[in-house]
Amino acid sequence: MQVIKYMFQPHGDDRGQLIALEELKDIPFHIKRVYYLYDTAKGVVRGKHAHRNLEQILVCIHGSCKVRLDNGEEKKVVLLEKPYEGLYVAGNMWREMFDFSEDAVLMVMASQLYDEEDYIRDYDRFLELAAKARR
Ligand code: T46
Repeated sequence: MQVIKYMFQPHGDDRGQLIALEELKDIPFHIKRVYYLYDTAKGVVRGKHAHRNLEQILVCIHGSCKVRLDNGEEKKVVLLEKPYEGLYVAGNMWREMFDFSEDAVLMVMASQLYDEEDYIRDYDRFLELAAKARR
């Protein structure tokens, strides 16, 4: 499984750092939605679903968290702890976010508006669809 991480270019000077993200330039899709997770309770695992079509970039802009990616055949854990790195997650990937630091802010840029119909929340169904897509 290939993990795709984007390294964003900081515009740093003696005042500090600034990162600007533009659609189709720094982010490989039109950004239709941005949301972020914060104040995540200790020990919580979020996500536990895949999507049908959604593409997303996850950036832990403060603190740290881990993301488990599962394509139905292989699993990988990715640590996000830098505000200048973005993890690309395609729809067909089961994802779980866990090990949030107390101060973690996980920002997500998404290619589609929120649509509950796009979620695959049943793991066995996800495995079926992933196997079908590989055939
Ligand atoms: C994903 C991971 C990384 C909305 O109303 N609008 C939104 O855009 C989102 C994302 C959520 N919601 C509502 C739906 C639920 O009532 O917020 C509540 C929590 O959402 P959810 O349980 O889906 O959150 P996570 O952290 O499990 O998953 C989210 C995204 O839903 C998902 O697409 O890939 O973050």
